[in-house]
Amino acid sequence: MRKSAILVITLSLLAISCQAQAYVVDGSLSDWGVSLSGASALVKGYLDTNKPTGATADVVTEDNASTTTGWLNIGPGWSSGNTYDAEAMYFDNDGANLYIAIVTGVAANEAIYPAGDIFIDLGYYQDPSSATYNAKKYGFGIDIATSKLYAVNSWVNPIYSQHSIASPWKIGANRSYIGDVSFAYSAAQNSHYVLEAMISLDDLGLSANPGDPEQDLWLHWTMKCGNDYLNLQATVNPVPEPASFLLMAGGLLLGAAKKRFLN
Ligand SMILES: [Ca+2]
Ligand SMILES: [Ca+2]
Ligand SMILES: [Ca+2]
Repeated sequence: MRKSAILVITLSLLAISCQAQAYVVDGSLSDWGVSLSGASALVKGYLDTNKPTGATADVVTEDNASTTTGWLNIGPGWSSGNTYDAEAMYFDNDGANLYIAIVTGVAANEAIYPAGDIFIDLGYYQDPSSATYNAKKYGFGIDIATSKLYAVNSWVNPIYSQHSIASPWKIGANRSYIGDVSFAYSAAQNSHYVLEAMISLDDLGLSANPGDPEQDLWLHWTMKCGNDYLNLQATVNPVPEPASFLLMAGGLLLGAAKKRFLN
């Protein structure tokens, strides 16, 4: 095969991989750079020291129980081992989608205190000049039972009122459907479970093109009992367009062709 043909194929493959989604919604954290396998992953605090490797990933961790710790107060409630431990939440975006991963000890088939929906606040209610500043208000949510994104106008609080700091746990009846999302709830991985989701930026009225401002958002997750919860302030970062990469690849190709012609 001619060298120039090989170059064309290589650059084409590079361009294709550049447009691929940044994360795979499969319930595995390998794409985030975190492994839940091995004995060390069983130790309390493992997720606090083993974090996603992506430069723009936003992370909150709170791994405060493990299979060996017995019953612990994890705030505001209790957990037997990892059973109700809300352990970590990750966020990142590419040019088209945002990605969320949650690590918890709550099993996908937990019947009594099941995992809650994933709430997203774009900050309309976090604005210090707003009368509702600091009031909890989440404008969007992923219904994890149906993998649907809703505009949220009501929600359900955890069943224990003393755990109200963990509210909300579930999207309420007053909601409107926006679109389907990719969502996965993993099988057990060393007593941990991973919830992973991908949402189109368009569905939230967001964009991440070059020159766009950074956009903050707030994520929230808990379970029906509200024994533990996670809040993450995250940032949608603008990313280079594949088109600019293609231009760069084209320039390289032209340079290579010229060099070949001159030789
Ligand atoms: Ca994944
Ligand atoms: Ca844990
Ligand atoms: Ca926790």
